[in-house]
Amino acid sequence: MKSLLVIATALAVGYVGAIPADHPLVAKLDKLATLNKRQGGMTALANNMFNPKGGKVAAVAGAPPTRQANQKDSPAGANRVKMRYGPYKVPNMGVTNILGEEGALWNYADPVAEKPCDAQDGGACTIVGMYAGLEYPDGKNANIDSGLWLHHFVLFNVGPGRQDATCSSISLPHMLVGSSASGSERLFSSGNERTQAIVPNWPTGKNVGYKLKKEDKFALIVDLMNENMKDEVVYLTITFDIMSPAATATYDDMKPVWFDVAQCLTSEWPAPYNSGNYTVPAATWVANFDGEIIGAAGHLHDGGQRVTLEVDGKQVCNSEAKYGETKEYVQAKAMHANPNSATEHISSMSVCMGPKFLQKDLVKGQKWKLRAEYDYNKNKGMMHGNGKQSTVMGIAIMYVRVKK
Ligand SMILES: [Cu+2]
Repeated sequence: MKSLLVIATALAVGYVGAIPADHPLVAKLDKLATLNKRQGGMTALANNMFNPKGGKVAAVAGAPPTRQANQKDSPAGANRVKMRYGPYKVPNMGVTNILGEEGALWNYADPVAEKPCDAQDGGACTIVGMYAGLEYPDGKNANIDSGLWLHHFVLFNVGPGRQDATCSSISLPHMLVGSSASGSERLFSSGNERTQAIVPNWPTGKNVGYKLKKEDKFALIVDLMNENMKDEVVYLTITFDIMSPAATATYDDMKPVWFDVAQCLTSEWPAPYNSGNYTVPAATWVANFDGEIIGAAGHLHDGGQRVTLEVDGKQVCNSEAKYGETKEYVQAKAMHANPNSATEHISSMSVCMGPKFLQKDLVKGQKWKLRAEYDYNKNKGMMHGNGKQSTVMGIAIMYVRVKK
């Protein structure tokens, strides 16, 4: 129990860089993995430690169904299905967890999440689009203007043959949901900007989809924030555009590639400076499969300007942040009433695709690098009560067509 706390604290506040194989943390994680296998998974252990006052609660009586098919605006041939996960109780701002985060449901692991596939296909379907949301039990949108943040979540696909492209066997997020990077892959994620990945609408996204098999299982890490002084219960929604295996028999498969400044950790990175600008680079990823690039989008925290991707030293993707585009992303009062803390928040990240993605092919051996650029002079960050910038992130998810 103690070693988990030590590791998590290190990860949240002081850890830098990719983990070299001889790093003492590796031995600890390894030991922890063995220990937790014996105890039947680290999911419950971690949830109890970090989220004693929040987490999944009983379904709310009278709430809309957890699977809502035939949603409007799906691309041709696809069925748009909205899944409601949870509900999750998010503690109020007066509750501080052991990492010093207030009003947080912090990297809460939910190892069992329903897939969106149609019942007649027995748990198989092809995903061609995804986007996320946050809702109150009655279905009303939950966002910053009512104090609720979809800080981020990670959707895992756990199944035979699934291998995360950018993590090896020892990986904290995969362990949190009781799996490993060689038994699952991170399929989708979103922050509060709620970027939509509707692949058929992208220039090179035709006749390709993520082929979910019957044996695959979904799991989630959910990270939510509540700036109100009372606990809130909310549902995470993921809307999927799905097609039947029969209709997509000739489609190519799609593989996600997850870039992260805190790769194989919980993605949080301590802000290196409290003011001015800085860039956080990720460790280099050497491409380990071949394919055709479909698109990528980044995720940052407030103060972030852009996420860039570079291949063999050349910048090929620039995902830019925009702030406060709609009123849901603007607060009347800053967190902790701190005048140096942001009131206008990231409301969108641009997608690299088509001509905006200067690299067309993924080729084994290419050296890929993500950089996250921050500038607090342009956009304020989120500040804790003690005047410190809260942790930052730099993530991009790229989708790659794997030819038959
Ligand atoms: Cu984040």
